[in-house]
Amino acid sequence: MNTTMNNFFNPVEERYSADEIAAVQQKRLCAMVRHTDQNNAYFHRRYQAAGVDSAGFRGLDDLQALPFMSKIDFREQYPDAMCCVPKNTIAEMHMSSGSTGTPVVMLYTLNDVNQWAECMARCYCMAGAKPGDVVQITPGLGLFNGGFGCFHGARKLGTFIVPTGPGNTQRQITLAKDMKTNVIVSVVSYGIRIMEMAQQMNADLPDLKIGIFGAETFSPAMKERISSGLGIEVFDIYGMTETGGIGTLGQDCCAHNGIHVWEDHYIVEIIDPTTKQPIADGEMGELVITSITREAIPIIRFRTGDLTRVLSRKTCECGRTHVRLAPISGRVDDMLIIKGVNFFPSQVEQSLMKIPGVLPQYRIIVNDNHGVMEMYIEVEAEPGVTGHQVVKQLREDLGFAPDGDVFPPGSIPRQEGKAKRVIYKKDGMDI
Ligand code: DLL
Repeated sequence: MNTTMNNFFNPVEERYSADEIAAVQQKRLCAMVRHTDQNNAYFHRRYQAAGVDSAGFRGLDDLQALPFMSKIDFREQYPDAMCCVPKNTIAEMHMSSGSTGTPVVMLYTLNDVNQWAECMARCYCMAGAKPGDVVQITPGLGLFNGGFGCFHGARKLGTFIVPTGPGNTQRQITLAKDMKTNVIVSVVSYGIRIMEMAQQMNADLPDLKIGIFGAETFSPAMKERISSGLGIEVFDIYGMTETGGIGTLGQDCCAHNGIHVWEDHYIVEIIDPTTKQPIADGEMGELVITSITREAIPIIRFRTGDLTRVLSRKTCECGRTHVRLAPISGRVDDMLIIKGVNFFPSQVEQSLMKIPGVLPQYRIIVNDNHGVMEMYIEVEAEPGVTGHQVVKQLREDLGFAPDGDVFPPGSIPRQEGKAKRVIYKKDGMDI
């Protein structure tokens, strides 16, 4: 489609030269290390333990001397022991619950909210949105960062906001039609739900042109399904609670050749998750992020757990100069090993979506059968598609044949938030 090749929210910073990016990172990183060291006991302790003296810190050359952080730090310092600003300057909070107990809390000063809005406004523009467009926000407007990030960015860009949040999918479609929604933002699996409902209702949405989806891995084949199902251009937006939320880490542009990370706000490293050593551009590894413009809770060498690789550092055909990452292929701890084959759930999705008549609702059941890992695939399909076809395609793509079967449309339970695609069992029992 390639509608808007050069739609910048911030044409200067989005096109900084490599030298300008390095200079701004250098200055901001030094300031951030001093800020965290001087204003927070947790950061100070960690720097001391690592032998880092913030007064003598030299910037990018010393980056690798800084200790790593992870979600564990957020949980241990719950709720606000990582906060680096006076309590009365906090303007907002968001939180992700995750799977294990203590939530991750992110606090924002007004400057942090503005930084988020700037990143999100850049993402909207990068997808071709403009002031006056109608933006329908389907991620929850609550503790989850998705809805508010969409809101702050849309307000900054100057669009008409339709803040539906998730749920009541039939009404979403009616509103999209009646309000002439141009841009819809959604968690991937809810985007699929919207597409299914629009098809069921036989809805015509001629104004809807742009779909911005994220929060979950989605295969190129799924992107294609959503794009053709809704007749829209699909963009892959990235971010997480710890970086400040949706859009903070960027999005792909109309060239659809990788996620541009806003390098004037975040420093990107890719490491080998086992050795923790940096790895070369092009090699798959764990993404490590340092935020250099956030005040309340900055992150310094935060191990995201997400796996990706640097696709390119060259200027993109869209004109942006910021580094491009491959779409997230999974989390470090999501990799499945079945019958000696290592793969990610997104590869199963890519394989399933190749089969004509297979629908985008599926589950991967992984059973530890007395120490032997087995996989069973459940996928919805139109009449005529057989389980045999599914197993054959998976065998071709993954190199082994898991069990699997097809089910009629509507059989697999839908979720409003992020979908739980992989169900783990032990000896056939839920765990
Ligand atoms: O999911 C932020 C977000 C909301 C992004 C809506 C995009 C759209 P968390 O709940 O903290 O925040 O989850 C962050 O979700 O570490 C990734 O594992 C995953 N994730 C986020 N975006 C993508 C994406 C939001 N585009 C975690 N592709 C991250 C793949 C993604 N995974």
